[in-house]
Amino acid sequence: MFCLRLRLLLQPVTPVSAVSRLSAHKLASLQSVTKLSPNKVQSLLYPFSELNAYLDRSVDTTQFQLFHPSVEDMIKAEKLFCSSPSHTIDYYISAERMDHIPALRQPEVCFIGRSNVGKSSLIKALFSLTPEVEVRVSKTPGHTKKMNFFRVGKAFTIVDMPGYGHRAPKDFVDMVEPYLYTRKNLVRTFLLVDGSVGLQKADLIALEMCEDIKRPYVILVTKIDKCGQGTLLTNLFNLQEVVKTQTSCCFPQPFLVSSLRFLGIYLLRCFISHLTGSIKLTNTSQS
Ligand SMILES: Nc1nc2c(ncn2[C@@H]2O[C@H](COP(=O)(O)OP(=O)(O)OP(=O)(O)O)[C@@H](O)[C@H]2O)c(=O)[nH]1
Ligand SMILES: [Mg+2]
Repeated sequence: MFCLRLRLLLQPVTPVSAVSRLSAHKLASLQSVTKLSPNKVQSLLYPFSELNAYLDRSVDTTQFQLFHPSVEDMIKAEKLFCSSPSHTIDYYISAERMDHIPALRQPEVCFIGRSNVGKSSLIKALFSLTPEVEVRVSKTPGHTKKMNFFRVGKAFTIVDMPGYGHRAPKDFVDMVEPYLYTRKNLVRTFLLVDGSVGLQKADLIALEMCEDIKRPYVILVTKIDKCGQGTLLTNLFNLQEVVKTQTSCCFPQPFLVSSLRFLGIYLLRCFISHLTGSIKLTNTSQS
């Protein structure tokens, strides 16, 4: 039923087909997932649903599904991630200091987290409908050295930050903290935590920093393909407990993602589009 609705909504072909597909990931668009089984589609679009099946009915899972947009809204959001002559998606600038960054009017979101947690890979997955936009990833921690800005037309900007922890750039704190404290158009910080290993000491320090800054942030749980469901659930509930007891600026819903398997990418595109005011959610969506 759900799959059929998705198929119907995507007829005729959405602007995805107008996009350069140099080497677009095979799951880059919602159109491409319509060929999959309903269960597979469900877990790609709403990754928490797969975990839900392992939980006892008495477990309250409301917090995990606060933002639960409709397929229609995901389709709207996907269009924003397709480049066109009137809506160019491109790499804009790299900066090591605040005074190297031009003031921009459009809302901005940034991705922070330990080195190697998957920040650049996630941005690459978000931009998979525009493979000509180069986002560099590496298995060597400490790869991203500067704050890299990517413009999504006039809608919003996404900023890829260097990582903290192992092999972090020496000036990480001087670079990132002033940005987080003072950037006027920053509407949300995404703090990435590796779902396969759970919260680490360095992540707790980052959480504390986000709390000190007192600006809204959201936790993204990455690499959910890399461990079993049991490990993921344990790490997730530990994280939820920390969020509940030690934070006041963190959105209570952690978002589950895998850049490798494309889990949660469509949901995240929709959340960013919603947070930046680039789409209006339909009544059927929860938020
Ligand atoms: N299994 C799995 N591996 C991933 C995933 N996302 C990223 N990786 C791998 O993790 C490694 C680090 O990815 P990056 O995206 O470069 O990590 P980063 O957070 O940007 O790292 P720094 O720039 O060093 O801070 C690479 O080898 C990626 O292939 C994922 O969803 N699943
Ligand atoms: Mg990186």
